[in-house]
Amino acid sequence: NPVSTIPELDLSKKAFKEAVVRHLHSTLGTDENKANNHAWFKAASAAIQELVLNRLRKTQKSHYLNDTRAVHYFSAEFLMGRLLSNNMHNFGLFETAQAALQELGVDLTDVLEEEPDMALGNGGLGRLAACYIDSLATMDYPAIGYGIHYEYGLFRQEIKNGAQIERPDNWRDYGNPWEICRPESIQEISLYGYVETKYGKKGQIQKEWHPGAIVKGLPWDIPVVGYGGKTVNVLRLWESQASGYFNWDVFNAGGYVDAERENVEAETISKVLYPNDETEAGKELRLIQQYFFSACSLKDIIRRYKRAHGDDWSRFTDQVVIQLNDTHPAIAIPELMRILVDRAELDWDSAWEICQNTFAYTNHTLLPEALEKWPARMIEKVLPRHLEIIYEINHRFLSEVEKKWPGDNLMKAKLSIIEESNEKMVRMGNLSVIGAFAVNGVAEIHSRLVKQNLFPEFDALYPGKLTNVTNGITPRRWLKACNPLLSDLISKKIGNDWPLHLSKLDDLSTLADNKTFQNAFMRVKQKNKDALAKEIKQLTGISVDTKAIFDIQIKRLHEYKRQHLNLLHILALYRRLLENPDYEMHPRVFIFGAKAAPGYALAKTIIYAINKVADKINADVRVNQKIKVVFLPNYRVSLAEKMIPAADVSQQISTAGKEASGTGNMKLALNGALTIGTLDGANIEIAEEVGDDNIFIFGNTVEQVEALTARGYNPYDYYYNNKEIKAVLDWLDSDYFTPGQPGELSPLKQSMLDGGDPYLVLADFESYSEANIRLDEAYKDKTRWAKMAILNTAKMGKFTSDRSIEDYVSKIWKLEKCGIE
Ligand code: 26Y
Repeated sequence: NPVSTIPELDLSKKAFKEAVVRHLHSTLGTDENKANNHAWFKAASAAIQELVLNRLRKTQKSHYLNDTRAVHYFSAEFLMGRLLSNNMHNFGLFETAQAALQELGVDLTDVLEEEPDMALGNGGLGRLAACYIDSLATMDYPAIGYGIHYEYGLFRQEIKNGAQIERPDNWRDYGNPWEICRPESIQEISLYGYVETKYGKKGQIQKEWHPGAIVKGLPWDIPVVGYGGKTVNVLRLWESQASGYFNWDVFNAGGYVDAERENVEAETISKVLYPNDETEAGKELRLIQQYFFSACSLKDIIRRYKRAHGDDWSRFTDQVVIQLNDTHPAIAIPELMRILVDRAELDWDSAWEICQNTFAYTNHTLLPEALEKWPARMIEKVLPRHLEIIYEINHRFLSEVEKKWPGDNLMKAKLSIIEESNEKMVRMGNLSVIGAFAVNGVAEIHSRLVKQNLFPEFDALYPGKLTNVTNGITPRRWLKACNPLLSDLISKKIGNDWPLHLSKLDDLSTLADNKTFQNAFMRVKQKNKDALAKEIKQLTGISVDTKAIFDIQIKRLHEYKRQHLNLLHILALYRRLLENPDYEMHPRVFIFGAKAAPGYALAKTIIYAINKVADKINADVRVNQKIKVVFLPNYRVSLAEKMIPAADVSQQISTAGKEASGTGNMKLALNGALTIGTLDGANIEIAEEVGDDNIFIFGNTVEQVEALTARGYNPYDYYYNNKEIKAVLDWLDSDYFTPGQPGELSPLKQSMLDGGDPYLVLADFESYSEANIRLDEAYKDKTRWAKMAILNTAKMGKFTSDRSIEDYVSKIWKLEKCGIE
C-alpha cells in the first residue's frame, strides 16, 4: 500500500474482509453462500464507503474550522463512470481488497463489473469535470462540484442491424451505494409568474417576483476521494421534487388550464440528461434544468457563507469562486444579481462588483451551433425577473462600450447580450464574458481562436480577462486503475509516485532505446490487446488478430470529428486489397466507439455505414486477414477503460480549428498509443511534448482551412481529381454494403459533395492516406514502434489534470490547500 497512511483507519485485509462480510449480512441481508456478484459489489462498496465517510467528516470539519475559500464547479454534466475500483485505488486498497475477496472465493474483477456507470454527461465536457474534482481532492483543495441528479443518464446504445437504438439508462435501478441523500439541505427555487414594481421605504424602486410555481431541490452527495484518501470532497447533485406550491392567482388571470399544461412539472426537471452536445436546441426544459441546479447551488453556497459571516457580504468573494463549465450554468449570473439586489437590497454597483468577482467561465467550443442562445420570450416566461436583470446588465455594459468605441453601433450590436434578430435572443456566451472575471479556453490553439475569432472585441475591452488552461486527465483512473500491467512496469522502473507527479514519467525516456524495456512494454501492450480481443469477441462475435495494429477512434459521433474520414480510408484500403491482393500492409483492426445524438441523422448514418462496411469486410475472405472493422456498442467510461490500454493507434482527426482540445487524445497517448492526427486542439501540444518523430500529423492547418474556405472550397475538385476518392464515394451509392437497399448510405456521399463537405474530409483525404502509410511503415519496425510508444507514455506528464488544476488555481481561483490531518 504505497499511498495511504491514515492512522485511524484500519486498511488491513482482515478489516476489509470483516467489513464486507458484515455488510453482506447486515446491509444486504444475505450470506457468503447465497450472495451473487451484485451483492458482493454492494457489500464491498459499503465497506469502502465506511472509510470514505470517515474522511468526508474530517474534511468537512476541517474546511469549516479553517473557513476556507473554495471553488464551486458548476456543471450540467459529470461523467463519473464507476467508483468502486477508483475509491479502492485512492485508499491504496485495491490489492488488499482483491486478496480479501479471493479468500472469500470471489473475483474482484467480476464484482467491479456489477457497477453501472454514472453516465451523467455526454462526453468530453462532463468527463473533464470528473477529472477535475478528482484532482482537486487529490491536491487537498477545498472544492465542491454542483450538478443535476438525473434519473436517467446518457442513453444506452444498442446496435440493431447496424443502426443505433437508444435505450434508457437505468443507472439507479438497484440503488447507488455512494450517494447520500441530504433532505436537511433541501432548497426551493421559483419559476414563472410575474414581476411587481413597488416603491420601498426610501421611495426607491423595488422589484418583487411573484412566482407561478415553486420547485424543491433535494441534494444527493457523492463523495470524491482524493488519491491517498486524505481529502474527501463532495459532488452535490440536485434532484427536483414538487413543492405543492402553485400560484393560482397568477394562473387564474391567464386561464389556469392552459397555463398549467404549458408548465413543466417539477419531477420532470431532473428526469433525463439531454443527449445533445454541440447543437443547441433551445428547449424550455433545458433552460429550467440549468436554472434549477444553478439556483439551488447558489442558495446552498449562500447558506453556508451566511453561517460563517452572517449578513456581511464584504467577504463573499474572498470565500467563493464559481467556475461555469461552459455557459450551461450562466443563468447563475443574473440569479446572484437578483439575490443581492432584490433580496439583500444591495445597490446595483455593489452587487455587480460581487458578481463580477465571483464567476469565471470556461469556453469549450467555437462551433456556432453550440453557442447557447435563449429566446428572450422564453426567459421572460420562465424567469421574468432575470430577463429584466439581463437587460439592465446589458444597458450598463453598452454604455461602457460607448465609452470605448463612441458612436460605433455595429460594435454594440456585436457585443450586446441581446441579439436583435427576428426573435430576440439572449447570448449566454456574451453574458458570461461580461459577468465573469476570467474566461478560459481549453487548449492553446483554442484559447487563441477564442481571442481572435470568437471574442476579439471583448479581448480588447477587457485586456487579460481571456486566458488559456489546457485540459488534463487524471492519471489515477486513466493509467493506474485502467492499465495495471503498465502501471506495475512503470513503478518498477521509476518508483510509484508518478500518479501524483506525472512528469516523472519522463524518466522512462532513457529506457526508450533499451531492448529489455521495449520488450516488457510491448508485452504489456500485447496482453492488453489479448484482453480487448476477448471483449470484442464477447460483445460483437467478431474474432480479431491480436497481432494486428489496434487502431482506435473513440469519441462522440460528430461530422467535425470525422469518423467518416476514417471510414473512407478503410474503404480505400479495402479497394486496394481487392485490386492488388499483395498490397503491402500490416494487418490492422479498426475499432470504433461512439454515440450519436438521437436527432442527428447524419451521425446515425455514419454509425450505420461503419457497421455495414464492417459486416462486408469482416466476412470477405479476400481481405479479412489484413483488415477488420469493429464497432463496439455503448461506448462509455467503463468501456474506454478497457479499450485505451489496448490501443496501438489513436485517431484524432478533427478538422483543424474545430476540436477545442480533446482529452481522449491524452488518455490514449498516456497508455502508449501513437496519435495519427491533425494540428487541432491539444494534439498540437501533444506533438510538442512527444516530438514530430513520435506522432503522425497530417492535413490542413487552421490557417490553411481558413484560406481554403475563403477562396471557395469545392469538394468536387477532389472527387474528380482523385480516382480513389471518386471510387469509394460512388461505392456508397451502390447496394454493395446494404444488399438490396441501394441508397441507404448515399446521404454520406451527398454530405461530402452537394452538401459542400463542411468539414473538409475530401481536402484532407490524401494527406491522411499518406500519414497512414507512414504509420504502417513505422509499425513494421518493431524496435522503432516500441521506442515511439514508450516516448508517448514518457512525455505525457503535462496532461495530468493536476497540472490543469494548478493552472486554474494560480491564474483564476487563488485557492489555498487545506491538508486534512
Ligand atoms: C448546449 C448543449 C447542446 C451542449 C451540451 C454539451 C453543448 C455542448 C456540450 C458538450 C461539449 C463538449 O463536450 N465539449 C468538449 O469539451 C472537452 C473538454 O473541454 C473538449 O476536450 C472537447 O474538445 C470539446 O468538444
